[in-house]
Amino acid sequence: MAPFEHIRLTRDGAIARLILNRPARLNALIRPMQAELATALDLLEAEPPQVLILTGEGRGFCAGQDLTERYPQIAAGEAVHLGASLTQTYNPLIRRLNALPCVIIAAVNGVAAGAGIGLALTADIILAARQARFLMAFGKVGLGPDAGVSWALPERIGSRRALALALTGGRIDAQTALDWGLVWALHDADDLAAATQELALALVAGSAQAQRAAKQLLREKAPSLDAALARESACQDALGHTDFYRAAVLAFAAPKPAR
Ligand code: T3D
Repeated sequence: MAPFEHIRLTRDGAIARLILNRPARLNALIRPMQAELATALDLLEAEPPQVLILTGEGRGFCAGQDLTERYPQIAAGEAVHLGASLTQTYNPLIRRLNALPCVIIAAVNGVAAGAGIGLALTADIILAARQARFLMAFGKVGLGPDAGVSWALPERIGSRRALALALTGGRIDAQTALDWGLVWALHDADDLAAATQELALALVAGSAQAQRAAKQLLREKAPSLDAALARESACQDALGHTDFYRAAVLAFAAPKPAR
């Protein structure tokens, strides 16, 4: 695939892997890296995998925005326009990851801070190493949550916990993230990649159409029970015509030879 410097994108059948690759900076995000992520998304959108694994190289998952990128302007007394940074880079990145028609697994191998939490939250399933941490670094540097965190974090852990974390710039360890429902499962650091691959393989053995439908139904909350029931009916109607469903019913329910 395309040669990148700050990320890696690999593909193995229906499984793609997007690896943040600035380990010396705990994979903090800089402009060229965001541009590479946009190119990676072009490729993923053109040919969506069934499962995308999002992870980080080295001991960190992603430390959020690289603050040294903002330093020269601030040190020179110049204004920084963070709204533009968000609308031009972070917002499209988060929007496009959320819209990918595939299952996203985040394998959080180490610290996720600031916008790094936002990236992890684009995943449908978050696995984490036992020593991973989630740090709401925004507050520590005098910012509010961004990269979709204000939307996705309360949904995962509840608005009170999300607000307390945002106000305090607090961090939670992997066990707390598991207890609060942010993380699906914890693994020893050395086992995380293998456990992620095992989950990805289990997913690609399932129906991609059913997974897309589940994602759509559960992520885009219907405004009422009636609306949800109508959407479920439309989904099942389509899924009932798939080869996967028909083969599964035939395999399960075919009359067994008399014993
Ligand atoms: O600007 C905009 O566009 C607005 C968008 C904002 C979104 C955001 O993400 S705001 C939040 C930005 N992130 C942070 O504030 C996190 C800053 N980092 C930390 O607090 C700590 O590094 C960690 C808690 C994440 C990890 O601590 P630790 O002790 O495990 O590692 P470390 O030694 O601090 O970091 C290792 C290296 O990575 C170190 O470099 P060095 O000294 O070895 O050369 C450190 O400076 C570097 N690093 C870590 N995070 C960042 C970073 N460098 C630049 N920017 C970072 N965010």
